[in-house]
Amino acid sequence: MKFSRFGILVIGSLLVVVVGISFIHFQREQTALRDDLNRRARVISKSLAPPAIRILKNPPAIDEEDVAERLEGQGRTIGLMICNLEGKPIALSSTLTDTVTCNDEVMATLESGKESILLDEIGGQSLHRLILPLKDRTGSLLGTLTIVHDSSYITKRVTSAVTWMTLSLAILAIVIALGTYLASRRSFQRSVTQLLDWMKSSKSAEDLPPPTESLLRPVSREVEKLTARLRAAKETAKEVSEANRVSNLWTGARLKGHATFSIGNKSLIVVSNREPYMHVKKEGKQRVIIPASGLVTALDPVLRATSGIWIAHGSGEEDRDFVNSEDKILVPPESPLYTLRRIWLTREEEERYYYGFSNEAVWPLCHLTHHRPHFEEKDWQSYIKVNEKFADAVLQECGKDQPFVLVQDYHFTLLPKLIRERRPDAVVGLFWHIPWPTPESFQICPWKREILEGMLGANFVGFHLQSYCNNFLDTVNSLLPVRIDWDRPGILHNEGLTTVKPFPIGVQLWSERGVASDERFREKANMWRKELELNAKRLIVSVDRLDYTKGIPERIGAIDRFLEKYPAHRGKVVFVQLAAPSRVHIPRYREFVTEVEGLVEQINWRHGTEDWKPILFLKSHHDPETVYTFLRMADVCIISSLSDGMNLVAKEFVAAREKGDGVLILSEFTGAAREFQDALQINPYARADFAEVIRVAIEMPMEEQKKRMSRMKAQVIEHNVYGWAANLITEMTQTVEVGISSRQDFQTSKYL
Ligand code: ADQ
Repeated sequence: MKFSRFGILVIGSLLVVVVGISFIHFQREQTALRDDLNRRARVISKSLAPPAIRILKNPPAIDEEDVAERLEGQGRTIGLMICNLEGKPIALSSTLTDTVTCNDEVMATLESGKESILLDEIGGQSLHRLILPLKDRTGSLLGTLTIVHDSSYITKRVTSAVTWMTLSLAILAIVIALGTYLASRRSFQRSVTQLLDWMKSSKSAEDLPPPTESLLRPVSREVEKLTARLRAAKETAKEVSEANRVSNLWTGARLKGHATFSIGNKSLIVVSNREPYMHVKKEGKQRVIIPASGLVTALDPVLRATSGIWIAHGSGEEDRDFVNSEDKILVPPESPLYTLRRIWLTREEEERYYYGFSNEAVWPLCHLTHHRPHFEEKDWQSYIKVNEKFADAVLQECGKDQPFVLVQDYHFTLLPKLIRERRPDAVVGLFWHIPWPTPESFQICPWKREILEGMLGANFVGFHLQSYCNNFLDTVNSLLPVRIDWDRPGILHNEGLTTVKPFPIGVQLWSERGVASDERFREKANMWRKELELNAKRLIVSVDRLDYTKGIPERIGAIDRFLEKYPAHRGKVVFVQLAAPSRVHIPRYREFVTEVEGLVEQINWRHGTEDWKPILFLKSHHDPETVYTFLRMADVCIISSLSDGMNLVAKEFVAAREKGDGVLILSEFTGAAREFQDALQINPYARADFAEVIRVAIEMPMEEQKKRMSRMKAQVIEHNVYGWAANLITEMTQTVEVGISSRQDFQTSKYL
């Protein structure tokens, strides 16, 4: 054991006390024994004085022997000696013949006439001598009587008594010192622990009262003051940061201001394949619907805020009835805020450009789902033609001022170059909503160079993630004679500079989509619970387009495994899949729908009972209010994409959690997984693990759910769709000047 200085000090002091006590005891014991011996010698001398006087007066030779030997063998009395005035021994015990004589001390006693006691060593023996002067009745000195005792026992007795006492005291001292040391150490430790607990609690919400009994109370008082000061500083920092956060939040109004400031009076032209409002016939009536598309969800609020023009394929069967002579319509129909220009495609163009090249070639080429891309020469030709058709429309809308064109997605890879060739002053941005593959994957495309050259007509190309940007830069670097500026990062080519940056997309809050009234939600939720006979069952919800990249069969497989492994959850959990049919003209998609329906049937047959169906497959394009209702009703939301640029449903789910509860299971192969560290991330291919995560999600305590959800919610609120659009607009305005100067740099550069 390591002793502290304190322990050593205590033991040292106790030992000094012990030695002191032992010394005093030694002295007292010795004195007592000596006194005892003196007394004894005196008693003996008194009793022997009369015969000794007689002997001195009349020394008989026989008596001498008799008196001297009387004391022999009596305990510690060794013998006696009688000396006359001349210093001659009159009687002497035989035991003393070699040790005592009528020497100086005897003579000195005679002279003084007083008894004397001597303790000394003679001939190696410790002797006690009492010398008594003997007088007659008249008081005349006659001689001396010396009684001799062995005094060695005094030293022995005293030494042994003192040794025992010292030892006992020393042991006692050590025990006391150790006990004191340990007790004080424990009490100190308890004080420190108490203080530490209190200090730790002041960091958490628990907040214990400060220790009162603690030895370290003065310290805790100081810490208390310090903590109070820190807490105040933290509160202030929180308030300041909250104020900053609120004032930094992007809103529709702020985006509009930003766009007006950046673009001025020039209007923003957005080009996408999917139109934001589609006129269709439903139950014999013409209706307008908002298509299930992440791109639409993201860009509609941007156009509403900037009052720009959106050019898109008019794909609704009733679309033509609602446009003016310029194929334009003001949208949203109920309160118009911007212009939608519809582009008409022939059936063949739709077939080849949209279903063919875009969705049978580029879509599988960019998603790592092991679906083989299908490259068809005629599809490619149609793709070129449609891109040119859109380019014509864009150029018609450009006007005289420098146009700002924001091109969306993989349907228009050729558009940036086509626009810039005819309007070199145009500022063109291209945002790519899906992943970009590795150069090795991309290079199988027969028209890879044409596609890349078309894209490099843009001033900037944006992706959701940095990793997609890196793949794109690598691809261009390996296929075209360009110079990559890895620092910017961007691509220097013959036409100038194309910067490449990540712009992770966000969502709008549901309240801004006009569907978030609590009362309305309760009404709708009750309606659905009744209609689907959900009663009080726990809900797992998924919302997807019916696309093979979304990992729907993998999800159903995991649910199957979950119900198999955890039968206790049977009958208590219902999985609701909202599934919007998508690209149904493509056989691969039709087969996919059949496969999913078959799987649902199989699982329901295997696990279902008369009054419980584990999977409810709601195949339809649902209105946003229904999507919101299910996302808010859900206990758990599953997103299990095999590959997904971002995935907006993940963000919509988080945004729908008004009470801050709910668990998000999210595929690690989505862009959203980079932002949502608090989601339960899964590999959709790993069925057993996936099933286990479903159990964890269903059983997750509320406190944990809320902790995770609050962090994800902050992310969704802070990085909303307005911020995404604002960043794109900022990028467009910033790259203009840089692009022109860099083009000159590059043309004189020795890198080519
Ligand atoms: P999508 O592949 O369409 O988007 P996603 O991001 O999930 O995928 O967006 C789908 C949108 O459609 C969501 O707003 C969702 O609410 C809605 N939706 C889905 N199913 C629906 C249904 N059955 N009924 C009604 N609405 C439904 C592409 C990329 C994504 C990227 C977005 C945005 O593939 O990775 O996140 O663009 O950039």
